Amino acid sequence: MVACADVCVRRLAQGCWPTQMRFWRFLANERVTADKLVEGWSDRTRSAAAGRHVLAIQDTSDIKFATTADNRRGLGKVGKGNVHGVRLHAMLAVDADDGAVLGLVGGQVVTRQGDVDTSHAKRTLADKESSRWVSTAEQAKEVLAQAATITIVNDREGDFYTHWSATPAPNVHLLTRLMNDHAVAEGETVRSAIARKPVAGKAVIELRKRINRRPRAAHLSIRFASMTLQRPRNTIEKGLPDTIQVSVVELREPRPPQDAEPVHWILLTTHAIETLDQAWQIVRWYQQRWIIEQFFRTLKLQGLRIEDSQLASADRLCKLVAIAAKAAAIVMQLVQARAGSDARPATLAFTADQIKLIALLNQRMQGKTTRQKNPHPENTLAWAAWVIAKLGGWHEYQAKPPGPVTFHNGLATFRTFFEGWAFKNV
Ligand SMILES: [Mn+2]
Repeated sequence: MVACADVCVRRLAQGCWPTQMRFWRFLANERVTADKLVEGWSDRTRSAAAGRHVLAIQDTSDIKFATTADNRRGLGKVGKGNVHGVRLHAMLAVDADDGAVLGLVGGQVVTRQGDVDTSHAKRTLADKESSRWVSTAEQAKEVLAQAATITIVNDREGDFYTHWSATPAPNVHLLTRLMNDHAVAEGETVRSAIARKPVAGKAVIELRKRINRRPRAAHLSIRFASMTLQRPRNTIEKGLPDTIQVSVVELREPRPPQDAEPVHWILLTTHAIETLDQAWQIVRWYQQRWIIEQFFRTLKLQGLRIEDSQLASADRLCKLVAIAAKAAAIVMQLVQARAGSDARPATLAFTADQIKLIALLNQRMQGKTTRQKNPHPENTLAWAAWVIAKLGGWHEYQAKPPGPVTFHNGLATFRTFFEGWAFKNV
C-alpha cells in the first residue's frame, strides 16, 4: 500500500488475478481480525522508543464509506446525519525532542452496532466509547515500556476525570486540552481560577492553516498555575481519588485581527510547571498534535484515499482500515525521512525488488554537482525518499522541503515505473 500509494485491492494486485484473490482471502479470513492487525502496528515502535521522551498522541477519526438505504455494507453510523463508516482511534509515538514519528502505538477500529440510549452519565467507563482513550493509554504503557518518559497527548475529548485518575504514573504523563470545566479545591473552576492569574509572558506564534482559519501570526499571552481537580459529584464510577494534582496553562489572544476567532487554549497536564520556559514547552508539545491530523489526512483525502474503497462488508473494511493506518504512518515517516537524515532502512516501506529499481532511478536522477547528488547513505529510508520526492516533481534547488502531496505523486509515478520494469523482467 505504501509503495503503490493506494488501498484499492484490484489496483494493488496490478491486474494479476491470483494476487487479487490472495488479498481478498486474507481480508475474508476469520482468523485475520482488525484487533490482531492493530497489535501488529507497533512491532517497530517498541525499539524506536527506547530511552526517549515519547509524545504518545491519540485521536479519533471517522472514516466514511458510501452506502445506500438498502445496502449499508453492515456499517454503523458515524459523525452527524445519515453517514456510515468506521471509527478509527489511533495513537502515534513522536519524539518529544525532535518531532520524529517513531511509529504507531495502538488504538482500535470499530463500527457501531445499534444506537446507545442510556444517558452518558449513567454508564460506567467500560460501557462508554470514551473508554478507548484510557485503554489506548494502557497499550502505550506496554508498547513504550522502554521509553524514558511517556506523555499522552489528547484533544478535548480526552479530558475526563476517570482518565486523569487511571493513566498517570511515575514516568507517564497526561497532556490534554480542557473540555468541560473542572471544579478545583479552592471552590472555583479551572477557567475562573486561571483567568485570575497574572500574565506570565507573551509571544508571537504562527498558526497553521485550518479549514476555517487562514494561517496567521497570533500575539498570545500565557498564564500558568498548579491546581487540584476535585472528583465530580455526579459520577457513578467507583474508586476514584478525591482530588488530582495538575498544572494548567492558558493561552489567550487579547487582540485578535478583525473577523478572526481569538485563540483560547486551556491545557491541563500532570507535568510540573515552575518556570515560564516549562509552560511554553507544554504548549510546544501540545502543538505536535497536528502530526496525528496529518496522519488522518494521509489516510484520507491527501493520500491513500481509503474512503474510496469498494469492499462490501464492514468486517473487511475494518481490516482494510487497520492495514492502511500502518501504511499511512510509514508515508509520514517517508515525508520526515526526506527532511532529516534518517538512517532507518528503506525496507521499512519498500520490497527488495522495489529497492533495486530505486537504486537504478537514483543513478539516473543524480546530476554532476554535489548538490544534485542524493546526500543520504544507500538503502536508507532517507535515500529512497529523495528518489520518490524527485519523481513527485521536487527539485533540490527548491527552498521548501517536499510535503505529503509531492510524496503521494512521487509514489504514484514510482508505481507506474515499477509495473513497467517488472513487466520487462518477465
Ligand atoms: Mn479528536
